[in-house]
Amino acid sequence: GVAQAQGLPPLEQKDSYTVGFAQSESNNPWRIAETKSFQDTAESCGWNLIVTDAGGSAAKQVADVDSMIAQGIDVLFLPPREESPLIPAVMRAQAAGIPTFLVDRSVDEAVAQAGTHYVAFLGSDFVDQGRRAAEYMIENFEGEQGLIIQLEGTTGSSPANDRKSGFDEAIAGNEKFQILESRTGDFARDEGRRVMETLLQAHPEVNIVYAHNDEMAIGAIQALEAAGRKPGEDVFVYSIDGTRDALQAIIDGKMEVTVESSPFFGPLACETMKRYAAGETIEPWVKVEDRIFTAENAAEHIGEAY
Ligand code: GYE
Repeated sequence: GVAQAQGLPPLEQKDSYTVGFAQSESNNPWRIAETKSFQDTAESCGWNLIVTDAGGSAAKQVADVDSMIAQGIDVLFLPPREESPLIPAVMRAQAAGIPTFLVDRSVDEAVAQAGTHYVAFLGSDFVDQGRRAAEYMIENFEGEQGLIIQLEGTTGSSPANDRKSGFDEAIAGNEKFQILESRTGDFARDEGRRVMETLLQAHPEVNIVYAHNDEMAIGAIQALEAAGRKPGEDVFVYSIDGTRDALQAIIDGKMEVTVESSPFFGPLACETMKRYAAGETIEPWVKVEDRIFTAENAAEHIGEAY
């Protein structure tokens, strides 16, 4: 079929599949919601679902994929924690005849490509998310000079790389905004709080925080408040994801915006897998469209948040 002509492993059409979902970590609501979305989809999609949790270690995630290959899964869904270390595991799945779909994070495209080494990447446009957070800030920040601390996601992960470049490009050459410092908080609330505590001492003049995800944004808000600052009044927080806590922070006036990045991949994963099994050529990037949550609509959406 089409798949074989492309060099990708074919996938039979059948009633049930043994499916692996190799989660990267479960220390935040986003990843928990994603895992749940796969679990909730399993029955209706005919999946006998194997879920692993790498606990924040790319090496463990590689080992998890290898053990799924040894167990003879039919299909692999993988959110590679970082862009490079998971590539050998993706290649081994391919060699074992297992079609792989990257979900929510991608790999280094110079080394592994959709349509060749894996079927497709299912996920958001992270560059655009960073750009939209910046554009909202540029339009709405009323101070004279925006002095920014950027909290980056996991070093070497595709969303951290791309959310940084989208934001940085949008403010490049704009004299009103200046990045005081940019540092990783590993997409985690605790780390975001700790990093913010440190950076706040080094840069007390900060009046903007741009966080690559909501967990770090919430950690930053906690650090700011502990230091007597007033998020939403003397420092403005811009973020990405759309978690329940972030929507609540927006409602409470402590956060300006969160650009959506949906974790609900189960139904899209099912649909894409079935299209592939039917012999369709899958587009290399199955793009997820994201909304934007602000004071205008946060209350309306908090009920569906996670
Ligand atoms: O924004 C973050 C999570 O890869 C898109 O990972 C995902 C990101 C998400 O830890 O909260």
